[in-house]
Amino acid sequence: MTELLIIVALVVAVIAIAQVVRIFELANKIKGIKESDVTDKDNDTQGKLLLTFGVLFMASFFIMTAKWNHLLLPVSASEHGVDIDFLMSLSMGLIIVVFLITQPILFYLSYKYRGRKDRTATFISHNDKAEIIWTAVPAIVLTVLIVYGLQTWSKVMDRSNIGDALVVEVYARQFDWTVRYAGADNNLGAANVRFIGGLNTLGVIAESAYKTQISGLDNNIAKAKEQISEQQNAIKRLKIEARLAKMEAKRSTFTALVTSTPKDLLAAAEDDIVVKELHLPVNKSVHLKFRSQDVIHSAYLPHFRVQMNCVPGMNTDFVFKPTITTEEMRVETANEEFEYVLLCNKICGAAHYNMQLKVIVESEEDYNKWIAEQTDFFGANN
Ligand SMILES: [Cu+2]
Repeated sequence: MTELLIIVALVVAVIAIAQVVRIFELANKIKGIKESDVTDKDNDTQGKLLLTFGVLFMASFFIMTAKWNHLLLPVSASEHGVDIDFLMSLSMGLIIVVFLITQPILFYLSYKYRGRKDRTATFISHNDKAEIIWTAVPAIVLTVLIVYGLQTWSKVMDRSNIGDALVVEVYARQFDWTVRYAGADNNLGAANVRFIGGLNTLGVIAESAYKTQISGLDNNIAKAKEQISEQQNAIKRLKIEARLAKMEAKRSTFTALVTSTPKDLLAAAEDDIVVKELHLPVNKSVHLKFRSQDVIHSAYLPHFRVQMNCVPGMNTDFVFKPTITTEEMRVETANEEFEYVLLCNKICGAAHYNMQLKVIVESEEDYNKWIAEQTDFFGANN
């Protein structure tokens, strides 16, 4: 009801404004003033209004900067993030300087040279010197920014130390994150969405998981066969037969996945650790590998200046080095409750807003202690 009233009020307001304009036009017609007639007084008023707007506009820039500056991210908590921040500051610095010089001039000159009956505009067809300057200066500045940006990019994407990095998988699905550590061998086992079953929510292909999943399936298959032999009703029997066919297909998919996975990868999966928190040791490279179960998600770690899409059916990854622990960042931000987060940055469905994961950066000792306390996933399964 309220919405309807608002719509009606808006329509009435628009009609009222149109009528006022119409009356104004008619009044001018009676007075013999043409719409194209602009007096010096009109230009004066418009010029002053524009200047006032310009002053308010510039003031709003300073007020907003002062008021919301604290909402910007704190210092970068990763090694490559420092370079990204420098690039960002350089670009923003240049933009702000140019803005602060050009905008006041623009508003002031618009006011100073406002229309007057006794003044005509000067016609300039071209000016080589001015044109060379306003083409060359931005071209040089942009070239420097782009070349510097490309250099930063190749530095950020540098993978020469990938061999030493701690391998961690971040798995996305609607609407949560799961983390898989590679265990002592630092080698993640293979995974496939078709292998998902029971507790194996990530579809990790491991022989122990296979045994659990197959024995569960075999039980159900045996039950279904028994039901079929006892069932008198033909339609009900057909339904059970369809269910049986599905389970048998699943069984052969599971078997095919396990037999086609190399032995060393099967072994690599056995010590994988699956948890719901991302712990990272400070000053050690991490190789994050991303997967998604359903739709495109995006793993965003704002404090580390890291973001990577998680695409179903595709593996994406990123290597970086955290440099500030959670404790140190609490001091840095003067916020005792500060926590690093990993957020989904791709609108992926109804509960997208709630798709976040706690990230903890700690000393290597604390990290080793924590990881030792986690039971390996498949060991816990048996
Ligand atoms: Cu998401």
